[in-house]
Amino acid sequence: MKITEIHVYAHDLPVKNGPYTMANAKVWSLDTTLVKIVTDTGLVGWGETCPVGPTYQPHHARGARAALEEMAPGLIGSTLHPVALRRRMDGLLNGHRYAKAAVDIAAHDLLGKAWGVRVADLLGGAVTENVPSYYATGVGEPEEIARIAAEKVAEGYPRLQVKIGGRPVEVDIEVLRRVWEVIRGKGVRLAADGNRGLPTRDALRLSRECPDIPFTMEQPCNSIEEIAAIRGQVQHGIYIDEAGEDLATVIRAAGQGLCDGFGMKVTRIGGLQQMAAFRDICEARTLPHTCDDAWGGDIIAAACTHIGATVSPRLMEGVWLAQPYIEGNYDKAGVNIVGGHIRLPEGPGLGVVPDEGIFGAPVASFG
Ligand code: 0XW
Ligand code: MG
Repeated sequence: MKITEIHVYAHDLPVKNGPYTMANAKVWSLDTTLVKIVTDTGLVGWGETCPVGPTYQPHHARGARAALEEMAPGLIGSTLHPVALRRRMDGLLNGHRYAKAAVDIAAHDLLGKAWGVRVADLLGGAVTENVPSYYATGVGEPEEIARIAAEKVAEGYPRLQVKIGGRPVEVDIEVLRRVWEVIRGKGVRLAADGNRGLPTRDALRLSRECPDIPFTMEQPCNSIEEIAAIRGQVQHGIYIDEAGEDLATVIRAAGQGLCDGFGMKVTRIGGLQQMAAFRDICEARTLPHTCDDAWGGDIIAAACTHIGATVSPRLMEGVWLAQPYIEGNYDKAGVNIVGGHIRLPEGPGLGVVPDEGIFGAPVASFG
């Protein structure tokens, strides 16, 4: 099976009741990029990549499309084997893993369709058909975030992530106290995600003033160096998210004991093939982690759910989807969260068949 055509689409995903607020960003609508790969078998595969605005990571929507346009002519005629495809993409363009991920996801979709299996089975085998999710609040006032926390726990979410940072740390401490009051004793895990927004001074204070609340601190500070500086002084587990840029960084952080787990994004690490390697590194060091992406529609949602379904349950911190924050789906069924869990799409491949009409004409076509 060889690539004969590549089509790139741009599509807007407005945020329901926006904006979505994080320490370093407020977003009203996200610009997602879809990739359709056509093969000489007639089979078609889909990939997607959708940065959550231009400041969350060093990624942006038009950057993804420029990178895809740079690589696409050199990918015509290529086979779909994920490792060979990654090496071919690396031979065409340095870095830009978040764009390469869209091609990698489409390749997994195609291999699954060609072999009649689900992507989860290509990635090692599903351990569950009902994948746990988690709900991420925006940065907000204590009352409002506590109200959302109560609602989401009642819906059945096994984990909550509360966004903090970018404001006086006293407010963040109050938010965590109010949330803990409503979820305490309900068996729900809690993460406080600083999205790089806390000075080390505030991260230390947050941990010292909340010794009784068992949250993990996700990417509290900007860099691995800042996290390493506070690591020995905090009482809470620390997860790396945005700074976990690639497998080499994950190996360093895991090997040097710089964190207790990861928030991981499929597109940041370069796609499902790299994500499976990340999952196995984490398992080798007993490090819990998520399988998310920063944003995106049903293609990204399916990719995250398929890899999430293969993670050892004791290390699984959940698959976050943008679905509750966006209107509509790409196909009739879509990938949805019900009772805090996601039904694994049946496949073959990703198990999502988008209605192409939604995306309009391609912004670029090759082959
Ligand atoms: C909660 N998320 C998965 C969604 C937003 O893109 C931010 C992200 C995170 O954990 O940082
Ligand atoms: Mg995070």
